[in-house]
Amino acid sequence: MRKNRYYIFMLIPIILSMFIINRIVADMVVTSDLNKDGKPDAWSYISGKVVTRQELDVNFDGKVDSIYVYDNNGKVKEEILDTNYDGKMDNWRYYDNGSLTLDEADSTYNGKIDVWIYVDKDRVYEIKKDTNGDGKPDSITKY
Ligand SMILES: [Ca+2]
Ligand SMILES: [Ca+2]
Ligand SMILES: [Ca+2]
Ligand SMILES: [Ca+2]
Repeated sequence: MRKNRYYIFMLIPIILSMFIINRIVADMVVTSDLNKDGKPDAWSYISGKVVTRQELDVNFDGKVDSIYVYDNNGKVKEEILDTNYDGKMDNWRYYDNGSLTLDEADSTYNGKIDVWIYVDKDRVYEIKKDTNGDGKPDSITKY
């Protein structure tokens, strides 16, 4: 009798760890080493069977410079890029159902966005610029 009870207690951590393993399999990160230098340079975040996010180190300097966020249909929803590879993101692109809607850039690489490009059905309809570097747009052009 005593022995049986003991075994039940032994099983609890085993059952718990099985649940945890299932969770890891359902929500996982797959890393790749594209240039085979022994360091990871691509990370795919997978939920169920769907890739929700990808992070890449395109120039292999150990810093992520390209992030892609995907919607439920597998289309890019958000793109975040470090275009000059200084370790700081400087370009944010937002998509609606796979079409670009807003392209924001820190073209001076000072940590503040200074260009906002608004797009509707592949057509640019408005561009805002911050020309004095205060992070707020002061030039607006509509098309
Ligand atoms: Ca690598
Ligand atoms: Ca990089
Ligand atoms: Ca940058
Ligand atoms: Ca800037």
